[in-house]
Amino acid sequence: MGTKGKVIKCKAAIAWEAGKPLCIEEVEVAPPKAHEVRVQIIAAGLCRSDTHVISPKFEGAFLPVILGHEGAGIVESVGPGVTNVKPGDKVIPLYIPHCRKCKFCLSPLTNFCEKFCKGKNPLIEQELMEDKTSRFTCKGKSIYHFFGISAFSQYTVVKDINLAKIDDDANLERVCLLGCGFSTGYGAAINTAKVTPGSTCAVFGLGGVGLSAIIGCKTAGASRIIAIDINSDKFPKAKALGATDCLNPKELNKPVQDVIVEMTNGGVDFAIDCAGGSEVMKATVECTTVGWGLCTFVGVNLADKGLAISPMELIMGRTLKGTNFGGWDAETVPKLVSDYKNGKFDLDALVTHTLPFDKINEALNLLNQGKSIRTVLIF
Ligand code: COD
Ligand code: ZN
Repeated sequence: MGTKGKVIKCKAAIAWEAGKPLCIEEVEVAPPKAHEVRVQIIAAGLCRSDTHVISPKFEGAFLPVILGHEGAGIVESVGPGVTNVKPGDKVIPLYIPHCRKCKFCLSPLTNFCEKFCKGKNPLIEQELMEDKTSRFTCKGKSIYHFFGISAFSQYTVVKDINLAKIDDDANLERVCLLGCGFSTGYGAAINTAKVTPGSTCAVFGLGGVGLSAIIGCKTAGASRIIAIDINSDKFPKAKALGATDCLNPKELNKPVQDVIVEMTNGGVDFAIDCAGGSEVMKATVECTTVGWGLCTFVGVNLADKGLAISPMELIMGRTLKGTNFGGWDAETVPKLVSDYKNGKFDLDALVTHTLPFDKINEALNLLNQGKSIRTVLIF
């Protein structure tokens, strides 16, 4: 009497239209096809990027859609050909696939996979499964997947190459944050920027991603970490996690980058943008020191034209880097789970709220009002 091979009816949060609250609906989740896995989601965090595609400013979203890309769960059933996981395994779905065969997967230089690098906007292009169909229907309509994950559903179907199998004793209500927020920020600092002991750092944007970047800078041994946000309510937590100074650009009488340059005798060694937008990107570049300043971009502001930069900034020895999911992949995320279990970092500080899944709109409101870092939704 199991569910294997059958359609599962369950609850999911559907974004029918941009700019509207999500609707908790009954959906049908089809069984997994070849190289697909059906996962029962146990917990999921809400990340800012979930809200980007339903912003009325964003053109090109695939709607209706089931959002969510920071989840953790248990394998319910697997389709033909799946060998990396089995029913009952604990897993974290990852929005960057890992086929382990392509030139990107075989390179130590990136966490990307050929399957992630093809489209114009890879982040929103995993809206359907490999056969170009969806596994979700609601009220007779096909519903799009999101980031290849769609964690805001009690059951979802993902490709086997989008799954990290994790330890059986992992706490899913915390390690769900390794599906995006923590890994993205922490990895930006330690994998992409490779922050060095004794260095000076600036982190722009103190959401779940930016605070995780601060944890990364501190873990790497930075001696000074300057935390920047336009919402000063974010400062106590940033300080608790390792920030040595906090700046609110709205409260300064000159550009924040000028203040940072003055504070650090010429600029920081490492700057990480975890807010996004041309203004923050410019400040990220200009607050780094000439000679060796390294800027790492994480944020993308969808309604924005991006960075305009003078060649002088680079000729003077600065380096610009970008990162997606902090350099982690399906092989390294299980190691992050072990690091968490072994107390290498704490995830509790990022979880400001825990709510039942059907209160997801409350979680969205908290994020939009700047009152939450991460709300973990319990399914
Ligand atoms: N200067 C300083 N801080 C700012 C500014 C600014 N001009 N504008 C906004 N902020 C602050 C906000 O007050 C907020 O505290 C913080 O920046 C952002 O935090 P959150 O909680 O809204 O967002 P996060 O941490 O969940 O996500 C941040 C990202 C930058 C990752 C996200 O917004 C993004 O750009 N996503 C697109 C890239 C992407 O999709 N990556 C992959 C999946 S995340
Ligand atoms: Zn995210």
